[in-house]
Amino acid sequence: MNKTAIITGVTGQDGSYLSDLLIDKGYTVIGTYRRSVSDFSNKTQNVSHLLDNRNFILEEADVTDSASLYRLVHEYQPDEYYNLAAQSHVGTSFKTPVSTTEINLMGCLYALEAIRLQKPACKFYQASTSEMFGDNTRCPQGIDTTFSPVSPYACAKLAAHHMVGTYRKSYGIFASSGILFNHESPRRGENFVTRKITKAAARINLGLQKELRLGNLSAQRDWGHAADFVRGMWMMLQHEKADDFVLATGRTNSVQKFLEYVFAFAGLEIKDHVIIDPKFYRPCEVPKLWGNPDKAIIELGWSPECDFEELAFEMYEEDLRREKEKLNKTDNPDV
Ligand code: NAP
Ligand code: G4F
Repeated sequence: MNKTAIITGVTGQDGSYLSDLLIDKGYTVIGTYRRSVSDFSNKTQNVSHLLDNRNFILEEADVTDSASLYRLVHEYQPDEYYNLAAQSHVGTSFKTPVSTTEINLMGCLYALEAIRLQKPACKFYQASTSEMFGDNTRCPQGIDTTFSPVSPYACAKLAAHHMVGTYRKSYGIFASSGILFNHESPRRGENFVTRKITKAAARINLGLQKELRLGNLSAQRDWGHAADFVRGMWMMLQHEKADDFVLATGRTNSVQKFLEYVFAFAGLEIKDHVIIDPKFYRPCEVPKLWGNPDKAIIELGWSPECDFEELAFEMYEEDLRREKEKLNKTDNPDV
């Protein structure tokens, strides 16, 4: 029998890559999206290639609406549940701390309760984050590193992380948390720094934009490719026992370095286009993330395939292609 998986936040970066992976493996994927006034094709662009696939079912749900999650678990009796839905922007979490906490903490708790009460055999994956290490810069950060969150986003994620451990110990639910370091791709949201840089570089190259406004360039991140990281999520739920794992590349680079790489690909000078704007600084910054994925490598046999330079290049090339395509459509509206 083919497996059924629920993925919340399926229209986001990770939800879309995970859907590709699971459908390839013969799963039926129930992907949830949130209604909004923006047009449907815009909202679902990361999964547009799956909309006609009969193994991909889109369901409207909001993770802060417990009834919608109970309904889904009741109706589909899933084998696996991936809780990827989140208000995932750290900077935004300072502006919307309450709703961020409702989504990132309560969304996890409602899902755990729905599983406990209706399908306790369903395996559960929680999208935990390296942001939970916060301002603890003891590097590299691994499974035993002390958490020290410094944003509403990270605080809510840490509470959810502990909730997952609590349900595992208290009720024996197969609930695993992946503590994932930053992972990016051409499907990354446009207000995360990597995508903001690759899109701007492509547009500046084509004469569509002149400047790029950024915040703190000295922050360091351990950046990998989302396709590698969703493979790790799936491997966690196939493991013999539920547990917590860190996924990371084991390399760290600054925002400045990412910018330099991308501008070099684009043949642009940073000083001619980049403006530092205090608007993009955060009230509290996570200065350095550098992960140690040894446990996942040894116990799961996971390893990342794409490196930092390939990732930056792929993102820039794809943004350039998309911007050119938009230009061609504007030039030839009938095509
Ligand atoms: P993303 O692109 O921002 O996707 C998040 C998804 O959650 C979107 O589809 C969003 O839909 C949905 N969502 C937000 N609020 C919701 C709600 N109340 N009910 C239902 N859906 C809701 O994030 P991502 O990069 O794919 O990350 C996936 C998960 O991994 C997130 O939980 C994130 O916090 C976590 N994580 C990400 C990284 C990373 O580097 N990417 C690292 C560690 C952990 P809308 O379009 O409607 O907002
Ligand atoms: O791209 P970012 O917004 O990602 P951040 O804050 O590291 O969070 C991402 O990774 C986490 C895992 O570690 C996830 F849990 C989270 O959901 C998200 O996916 O910012 C990266 C760095 C920060 O230090 C930020 O201050 O870039 C710096 N930065 C500098 N200028 C900027 C900008 N960030 C953004 N978004 N926009 C800027 O203009």
